[in-house]
Amino acid sequence: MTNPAPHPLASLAGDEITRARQIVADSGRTSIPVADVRYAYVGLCEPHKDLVRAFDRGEDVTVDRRVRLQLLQGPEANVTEAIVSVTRGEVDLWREVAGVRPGLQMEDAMATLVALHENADWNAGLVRRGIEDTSLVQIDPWPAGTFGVAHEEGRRIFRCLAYLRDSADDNGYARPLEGLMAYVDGGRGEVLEVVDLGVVPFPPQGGSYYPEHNGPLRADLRPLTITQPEGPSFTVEGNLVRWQKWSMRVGMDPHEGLVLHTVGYEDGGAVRPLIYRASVSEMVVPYGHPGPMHAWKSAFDAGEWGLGRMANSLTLGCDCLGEIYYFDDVFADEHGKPRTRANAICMHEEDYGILWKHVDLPSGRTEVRRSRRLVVSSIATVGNYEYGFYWYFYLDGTVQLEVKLSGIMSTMGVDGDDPGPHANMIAPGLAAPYHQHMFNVRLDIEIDGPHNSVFEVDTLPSPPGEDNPWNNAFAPTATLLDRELAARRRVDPSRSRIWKISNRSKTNGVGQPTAYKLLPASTPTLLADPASSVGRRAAFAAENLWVTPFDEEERRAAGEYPNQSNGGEGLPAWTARDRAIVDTDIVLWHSFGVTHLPRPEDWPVMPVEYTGFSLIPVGFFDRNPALDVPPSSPGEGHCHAG
Ligand SMILES: [Cu+2]
Repeated sequence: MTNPAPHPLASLAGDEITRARQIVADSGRTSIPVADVRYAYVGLCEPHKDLVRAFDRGEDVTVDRRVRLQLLQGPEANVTEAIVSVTRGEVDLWREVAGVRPGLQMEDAMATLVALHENADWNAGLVRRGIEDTSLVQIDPWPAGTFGVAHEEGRRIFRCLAYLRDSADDNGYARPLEGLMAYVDGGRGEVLEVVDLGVVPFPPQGGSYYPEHNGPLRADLRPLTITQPEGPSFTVEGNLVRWQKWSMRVGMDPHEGLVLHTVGYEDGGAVRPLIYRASVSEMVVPYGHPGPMHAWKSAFDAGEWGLGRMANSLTLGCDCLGEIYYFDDVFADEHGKPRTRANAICMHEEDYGILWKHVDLPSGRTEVRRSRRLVVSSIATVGNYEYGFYWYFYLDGTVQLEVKLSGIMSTMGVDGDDPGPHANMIAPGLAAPYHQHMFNVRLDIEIDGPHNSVFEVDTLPSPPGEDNPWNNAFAPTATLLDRELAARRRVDPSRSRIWKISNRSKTNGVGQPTAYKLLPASTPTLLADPASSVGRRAAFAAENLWVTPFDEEERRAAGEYPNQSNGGEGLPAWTARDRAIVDTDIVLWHSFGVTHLPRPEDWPVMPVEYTGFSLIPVGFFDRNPALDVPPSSPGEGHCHAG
């Protein structure tokens, strides 16, 4: 029986997780009994890119499978970082990091709920609100942020908000316990302080979005069925996907969620590299309300809860429609034991309207092609919100990330009908504070190879004069972003601003460097003051673009430990070194998102709102790369008839 080495970028297998845990246990390095150690993060420690490339070229390389871990050895704000080789059975790194917290722990959250249920001050707050059946009180443990209060020091804390349900599966956000809040040490299961700012009456209406409460349901939606009688056009081998000249590896990180590796496009018999690694490195939801119940809310849903940890198991016909391929996610629980989340990643093809078309008027000959895209997606439920991450690959070489926002808004109770200037009424007695959802995608780019440069391209009117006698002229102006500080940039739609990633050692058929452009959507930057708590901690969202030279230790836009961080970590710290970023291995970090001014239509559950960006070839190909897409079946009409 052959036992081939796994690909260096293969997703961690359950037995590798088990072995990593055993190596930690056998090492004798833990300061507490190994059964009490908590595993806050377990993920693949990615090998050097050169090794991956050599492996993919078919060279005989030794694959050393390594696992990166963050361990908790007690209730303090200390993390033990470890890297173990499951190939060699050795501990390669063991490092205590003091004064940081890993992502929020489920066991800490459970201890928090238990402690609050038994707390007299908390229960007195419930009684003041006329609540007798405490089983209907929903408590949401929130990441606490960092505000320099004594409670925060040396602890892993939550701030808790509460809501009243009508029944066990009711939408509690319809009835916030406005005014009541608690600080709890989750590591120790200890209530630190209960704050009651005064009772606000419960809103009069419920917020059910269930069909039984929202009838009569429409009766005229007829079935829409997607069939692919010959099956989908992709192939899957381990985590390697091939589809229509595209190839990539699909994986999942506990914090980043979906991770794509070695995205390439086959052209002229060879795979041309585009992206070595793509992921959502961080996201933050800062609230714009100044009041004591809401001003501190700023959830880092990647670094604090984790887009992989919170990923859904997806359901055929509901989350995804058509001929679906699912990837399961094998991950470690907080005891370091392997678990499987079935159907965590959905992959399928979608018809996307027309790809290109022309009617030759003199002859009447019409050519039209259907656009189709490969969709690789996952959905995370983080507290009240849902985030769907959809990577799209198109027949013309375009890559797109679309983020879909849904779920339930974070609400506030209002006595009367005036929520003040920082929130909007969404139902009688119920408002939702203004807030943002800001994402940062890390693109370890490699357009035609690892050595790339980034140009900012603005299209501007040409100056009046002899060369522009009619004052109609305009042209693009490209500025090379040569160092990190110069590459902190913002969008400017009025100038059609794009960022062009060029490989100046490769030229296309008209002698230009091959390139892709990052086309941003209409997107804000962070609105909080840069000196505020969230302004410091989420500084990555203060700019729409950052570019760094590749460093394998620079992974997360807000740093490795954003939970209760002081700020300044990640992109602002790295780029302050102002390293050169020309004709070298670079990483683009694109921050984008939405400013959410809640509408009544977003209640009681939000219709999807979209944000994202595209990567589009600009002179990467010599001409339209989708000329070879065949006409649709003649049996379905005469859309290509002469
Ligand atoms: Cu929102």
